[in-house]
Amino acid sequence: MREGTHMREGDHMSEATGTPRTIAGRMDATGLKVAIVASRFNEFIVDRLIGGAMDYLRRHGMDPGAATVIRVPGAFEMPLVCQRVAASKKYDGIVALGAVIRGETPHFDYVSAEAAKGLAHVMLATGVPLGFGLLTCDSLEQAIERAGAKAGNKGVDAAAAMLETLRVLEQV
Ligand code: INI
Repeated sequence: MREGTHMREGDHMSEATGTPRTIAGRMDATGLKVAIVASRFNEFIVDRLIGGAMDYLRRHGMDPGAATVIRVPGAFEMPLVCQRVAASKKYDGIVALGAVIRGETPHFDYVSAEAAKGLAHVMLATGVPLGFGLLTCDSLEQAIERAGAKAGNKGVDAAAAMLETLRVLEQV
């Protein structure tokens, strides 16, 4: 607990040690069923995000056969399909993967904003943990950097975030 903060009734503290009870996600994907909802738009980039997410989940215990990859046309369609997937109750979690790359027109802003808002809404409305792996980049180069090159792989990050959130939700 930070200095200057005070305990209130209902706060969880271990009486024996005076240290806070901590809830943290166990990073174990054993036995999970995961849907990866991925856009076909900018497929070259998105395929690398799928590879990163699958590799992460497999290394953390998931049977690769327990994952389903669902392709959608573009980022704009991702919220609807994720909503249907979440409502089906067939999956423990969803990893949403796509790439929106800025062009000459404001199209980028509409697609990326609606996709991000829609995906957040799906997670809150359904309670199914969703890893947000939608790249929003100014250039193809930036997208490549985030799809397995020098800035890491956003598919890995999205899978890890979904797994951690799922394991936290089991405990709260
Ligand atoms: N969809 C993307 O996933 N990424 C993009 O960069 C993109 N751009 O730039 O246009 C994009 N557009 C398609 C959009 O998501 C819809 O599929 C389309 O408008 C049909 O509804």
